[in-house]
Amino acid sequence: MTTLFIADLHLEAAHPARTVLLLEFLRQQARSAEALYILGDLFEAWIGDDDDADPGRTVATALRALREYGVPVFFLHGNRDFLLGDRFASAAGVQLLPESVIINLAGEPVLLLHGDTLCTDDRDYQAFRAQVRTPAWQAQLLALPLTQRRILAAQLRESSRQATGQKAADIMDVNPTEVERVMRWHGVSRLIHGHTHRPAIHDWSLDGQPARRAVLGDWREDQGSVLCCDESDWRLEPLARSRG
Ligand code: LP5
Ligand code: MN
Repeated sequence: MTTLFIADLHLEAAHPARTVLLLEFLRQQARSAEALYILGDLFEAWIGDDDDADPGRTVATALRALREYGVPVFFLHGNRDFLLGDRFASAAGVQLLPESVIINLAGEPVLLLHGDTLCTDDRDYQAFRAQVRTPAWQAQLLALPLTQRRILAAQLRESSRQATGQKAADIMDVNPTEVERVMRWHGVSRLIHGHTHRPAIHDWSLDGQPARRAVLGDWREDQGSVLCCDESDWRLEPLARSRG
């Protein structure tokens, strides 16, 4: 059986084709999977589970249908949807995972992360992240009316666009020393994450042992990306919309 991993879909109402691609994937390929893991940034910006606008509502219904078909679905927060909570999870039938988790994949422990915590050279982002992940900040924000949260999210996106436009590309990639530190700390030789939008499977030697890091790809209007893992192999596959 194959376990599937996706991340960085960045679904939003302004780009409905991305959501259509996900709905097709959930109705087709995902149905024959052992489990589906969504490693963050499913949504472009999640401002609270009380926002029941699309694409959130449609996606929750489609995820629930997959769960009811018999495929367990897991969700780990990204930097765009860290406010996604229990209400959405229960509507969608997905299990929320902590920000780092080790799963057993074909008898091997594999560490799952969104990937943003590995970008330790991006100090401004790490400071921002530390602030927005505090329960106090989140409670304060979630208490605001939805209209105000929507404006705030747009302002944060704009600030982020300006900030990332001025950062060197390598600052926004993972720090290789941090990757190895985290893998050693968790005692794993395999890691799967997204966030950087640099899809690849990296094989190297860590302390004399074979190590592997799969980076999931982001989704665009006409193409998604999925990592398929079975007993023998890990494959990063593009995902296109079916014709007709
Ligand atoms: O997301 P992306 O790819 O642009 O860049 C990320 C990092 N940026 C972020 C910020 C998000 O994009 C903001 C959107 C969150 C929406 C959901 C939350 C809604 C909460 C509010 C409503 C309830 O994660 C970016 C990294 C990049 O990845 C690569 O790793 O570099 O980091 C930054 O850009 C952070 C900046 O360096 C520093 C912080 C700038 C914000 C300053 C706050 C200004 C306040 C203005 C609004 C009042
Ligand atoms: Mn991300």
